[in-house]
Amino acid sequence: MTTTKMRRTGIGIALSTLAIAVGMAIADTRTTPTDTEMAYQAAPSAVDPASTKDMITGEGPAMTKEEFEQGKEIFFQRCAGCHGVLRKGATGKPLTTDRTRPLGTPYLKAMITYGSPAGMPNWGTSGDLTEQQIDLMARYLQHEPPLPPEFGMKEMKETWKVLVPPEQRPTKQMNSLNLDNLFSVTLRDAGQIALIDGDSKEIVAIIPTGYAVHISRLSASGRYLFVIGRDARINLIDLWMETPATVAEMKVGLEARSVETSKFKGSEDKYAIAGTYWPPQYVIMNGDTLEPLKIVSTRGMTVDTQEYHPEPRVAAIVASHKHPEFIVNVKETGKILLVNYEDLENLKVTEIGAAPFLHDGGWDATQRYFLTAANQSNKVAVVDSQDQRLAGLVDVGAIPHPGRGANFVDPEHGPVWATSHLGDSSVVLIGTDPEGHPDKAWKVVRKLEGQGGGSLFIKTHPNSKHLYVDTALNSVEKLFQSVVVFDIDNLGEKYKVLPIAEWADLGEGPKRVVQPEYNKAGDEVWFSVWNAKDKKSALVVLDDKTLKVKHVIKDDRLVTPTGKFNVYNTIHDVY
Ligand code: DHE
Repeated sequence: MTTTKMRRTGIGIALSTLAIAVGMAIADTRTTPTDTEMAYQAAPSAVDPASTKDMITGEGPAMTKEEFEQGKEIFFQRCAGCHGVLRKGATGKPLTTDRTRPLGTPYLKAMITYGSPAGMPNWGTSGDLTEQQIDLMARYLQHEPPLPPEFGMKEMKETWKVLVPPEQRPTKQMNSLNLDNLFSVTLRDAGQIALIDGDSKEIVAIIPTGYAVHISRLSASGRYLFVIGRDARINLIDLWMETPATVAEMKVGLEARSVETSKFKGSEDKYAIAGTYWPPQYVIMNGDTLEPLKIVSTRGMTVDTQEYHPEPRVAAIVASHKHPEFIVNVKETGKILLVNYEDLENLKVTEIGAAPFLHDGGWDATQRYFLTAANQSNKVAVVDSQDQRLAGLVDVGAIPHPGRGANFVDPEHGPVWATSHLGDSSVVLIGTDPEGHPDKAWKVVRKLEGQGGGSLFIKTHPNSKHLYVDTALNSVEKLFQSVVVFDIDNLGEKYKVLPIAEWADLGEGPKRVVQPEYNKAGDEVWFSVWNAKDKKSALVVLDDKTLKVKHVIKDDRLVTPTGKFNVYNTIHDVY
C-alpha cells in the first residue's frame, strides 16, 4: 500500500494518531492527507464519553439517546483532537451549533464523507465511517456539545498515590547507571517508557505510564523523571532506585500534554507543573510527591479578537532560569503566562499576548529567550524571560513545529534558533543575539530548503556540526522514512538524505522516522523508527561525525517508540 493511496484503514492507534490539518508542501497532488497524517491533531481524546453531561435539545434533528452516545464516542475518538472537546475549533473548524445548524444535515454529511483539502479526512470514502455513522454524526453535530466533567482538587487527590514516600527513598544513587547518558523513550501506544542506557544501548527498565504517553521531563537535579500521558496521568520516577521506578503518580485532568519542574536557583526540584487540554488548566504540585497545591484555569479572552474561549488548552511549559516562574503556553487564547511560584497563595501571573494556537518551543542558547511556535498563525513568539515581556513575533513558514528547536551559530548571521514546519519544506533560522547581532535579532536571517513538509522535529548539539530535520508526517514514503542533515559550516550546500528506516531493516509497516535526539557527548544521534503497534520498531543510533549507523536497537518491547529524552540534554536544555 503506497502512502499516496493510504486510506483510513485503522492502521492502529500507533500510527493513526499522527495528523496534520494541512496539505503537504511537497509535490503531492492529493487533496486530503492520508491516515497517519490525519491524526497528529486528532489523536483519540482521553476524555471518557460516558463521563459527560449531555444536552439533547429539541432544536437539533431528532436523535435517540443511543445515537447520541454513539456520536459522542466517535467524536471524542476521532474529532476532538482537531475540533476541541467543546467543538470551539483549533486546527479544525469550530463545530458549534450556531455554525452547524445553518449548514444542515446534507452539507455536514457531504463534508464528513469527502473531507476537505484543508485537512479534514474523508471519513466516508476512506471506509472509516459507515453511511449510518455519518448520518448520525451530521445530526449529532447539530446538538449542543456534551460537557466533560471538570477535574479539581478532589478528583486529583482521588488519583494521587505516593508509592514510596520521600523519607523512604535512597539518599544516594543505588544503581551504577551513567544517569547523564540515560534515555527515556516514549513507547506511545504501549503506555510505557523504556529507560535505555546510552552507553551500553541496553534497556534498563520498562515502566508503565499513562495512556498514549507523550513526553518526559527531568527535575533540575536530574534525579526525578516526570512522564505525562495523554490521559493526564503523571508518573514521578526516581532514577536513584536500584532499578528506577515510579515513586508517585497522579492524574491532573482528563487530557494533557506537558509537564515541567522548577529550575530557578534555590527552587530546584521544589515544584512540578502540568498543563491540561481538558479541563483547560494547570496545576502546581510538590516536586517530590506530586501533591497538588494550586490549580488555575486558563479559560479567558483570546489575544486577537478578545472573545471568551471556554477551552484554551495548555501546550508547552518551560521553567524560567531568570525568575521563579513557569512559562506556560495557552494554545487557543494565544497568551503566554509567567506563573510566579514564590507565593502560591498570592499567585502572581504575568500575561503576555502572543498569537493563537501556541504549541511547542524551546530556549535560545543563553536560556533567556523562549521561542515558541504559534503554529496555526505561522509565527514564532519570543519571550524575554528576564525582562518578562514579548521580545518578538516572527513570521515564519506554514505551521512551524520546532519541538524544542535547534540552537547553533550561523557562519554569517551569528547565533540562531531554527524551526522546521508541518506545512512546508522550509527550515527557518531566527537571529537570537540582540547584543552581538542587534540587526538580526528576532528576524528570519536564513531559510533552508528541506526535503518536504510534515516535519515534526529538528535538532543539533553544541559539539556537532550537523542539523537534523525529520519529515515524519510527510505523505511520501521515501520522505517520512528518512531524515535530512545540513552541514552547519556550509549552509549554502544542499542537505544529505539519511535513509534511516532502510538502515533499520524492519520489514513491513509505515516505519516513520521521528525526532533526532543526541547523547550527552553530542557524538551520537538517536532516531525512532516508529512502526505500527503490531509491527517491529527500532531506534537507530548514528555516529554524528561519519553519519554511519553505530547501532540499531531492536527489541520486541520497543512498541511504537516516538520521543526520546537524553537525561543530561533534557535537564540542561541542550538542543
Ligand atoms: Fe506532541 C511535545 C502536543 C502529537 C511527540 N506535543 C509536545 C508539546 C505539546 C504537544 C504541547 C510540548 C510539550 C512541552 O514542551 O511542554 N502533540 C501535541 C498535540 O496536541 C498533538 C499535535 C496531537 C495529540 O493529540 O497529542 C501531538 N506529539 C504528537 C505525536 O503524534 C507525536 C509525534 C508522537 C507521540 O509520541 O505522541 C508527538 N510531542 C512529541 C514529542 C514532544 C512533543 C516527542 C517533545 C519534543 C521535545 O523535544 O521536547
